[in-house]
Amino acid sequence: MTDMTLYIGNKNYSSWSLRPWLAMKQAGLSFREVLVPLDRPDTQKQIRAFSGSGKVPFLEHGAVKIWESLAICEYVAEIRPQAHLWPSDPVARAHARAVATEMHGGFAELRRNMPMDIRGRWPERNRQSHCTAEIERVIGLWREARERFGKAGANGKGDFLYGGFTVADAMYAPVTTRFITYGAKLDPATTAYIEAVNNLPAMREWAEASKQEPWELTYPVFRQT
Ligand SMILES: N[C@@H](CCC(=O)N[C@@H](CS)C(=O)NCC(=O)O)C(=O)O
Repeated sequence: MTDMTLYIGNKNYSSWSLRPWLAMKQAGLSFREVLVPLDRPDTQKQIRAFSGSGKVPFLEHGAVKIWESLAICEYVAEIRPQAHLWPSDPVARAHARAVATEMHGGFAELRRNMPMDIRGRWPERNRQSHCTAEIERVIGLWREARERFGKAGANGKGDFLYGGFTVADAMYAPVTTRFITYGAKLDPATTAYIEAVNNLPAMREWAEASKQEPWELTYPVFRQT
């Protein structure tokens, strides 16, 4: 019996929920999930019953209550040091933290124009041209992390940004699914990284569950076009 509960939104659409969920799975934690369907008349009432922020994800661990996806990932990294969710080298770790934080606070155009829809395949809705600079920035960050730290195995061997999986990978996991959903044309190194993330058993589990969900949301950006 676990004393950890992660409150999340729909697996198909809630990109912020995917991040800590994936970090927790990669850390080998056992936890209960409570899914609150988004964009329904009672969504806010349901979420505010456990979180004053009115948003998911939200983690309860006994008396500990944490909101904000990145803060939850940080907490997981601290209680599970053996999972190495941050590189041990201070330079690689600082880089990974900057990369993760930039995702948490930025890329508004990318998030607006290419919203997460894991089971969807919408090459015809490809709005890459509306957020070219941000996409180039993401790809550049991934390339720099892989070249400087990943290939040298800063966080152990692996195909992730710093070698072995880190919180930075968790933060960008929803971006990797967006590139798949919207059929983005990418270079081989970027494609290989996207495959590494999406081939994780936990990512497959999340994607499979997203296909079983009955809810269909239409993002405002697609109502305009
Ligand atoms: N900065 C927050 C963002 C969380 C967020 O925006 N969550 C969305 C779902 S992905 C939400 O809960 N929306 C509430 C609603 O739609 O009523 C985080 O990193 O956790």
